[in-house]
Amino acid sequence: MSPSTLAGAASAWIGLGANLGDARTALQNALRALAALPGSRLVQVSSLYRSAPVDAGGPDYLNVVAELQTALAPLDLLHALQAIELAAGRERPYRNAPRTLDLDLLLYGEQSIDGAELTVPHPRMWQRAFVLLPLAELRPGWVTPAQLQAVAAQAIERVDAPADWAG
Ligand code: A4P
Ligand code: MG
Repeated sequence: MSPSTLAGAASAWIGLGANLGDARTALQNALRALAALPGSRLVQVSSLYRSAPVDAGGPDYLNVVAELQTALAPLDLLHALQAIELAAGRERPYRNAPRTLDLDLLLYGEQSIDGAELTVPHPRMWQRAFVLLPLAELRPGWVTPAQLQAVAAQAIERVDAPADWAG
């Protein structure tokens, strides 16, 4: 996490999740891959959370949120995220299938995007405790008490502070 700033970069917020194999290592490797993207700098990473699958089956997930300062355009960033998923052995047998790694682009600066390949803000992020709790940790004030209350019934626990899992 270098302290330099990037000219013309936007702040992208990325939700990372995994619930197959060694999920913790998959998330650590994904962070390294994000930090290595061209024109990009990893700014901050949330605590590690364990959460019950939402709208899905399979084992519990590990989830985190990261802020990436990036000069990549939104679609280029999405394609880079998909390449990182593929490299982690991601398969897509059906929607919401258990996965070795899922990278969702939650927010990209202030932009609203409604394209065939990409919707930003991520359309389901406000219904998900595994996004809102880590996001609220990194950006207090962004997530309202009412939004947190709306997902309070979802099973989720904070398992490690950033320094203890992300180094
Ligand atoms: N796509 C459109 N907008 C975006 C965006 N903002 N970020 C398109 C990422 N992708 C976006 O995604 C399907 C398509 O969405 C992509 O081709 C892309 O063009 P995918 O990752 O291939 O498939 P998916 O993840 O199975 O579907 P989807 O709809 O992305 O599911 P979600 O919303 O990612 O939910 N429960 C817990 N506890 N923790 C989790 O992490 N994750 C999911 C997946 C369900 N339940 C979960 C968790
Ligand atoms: Mg996804």
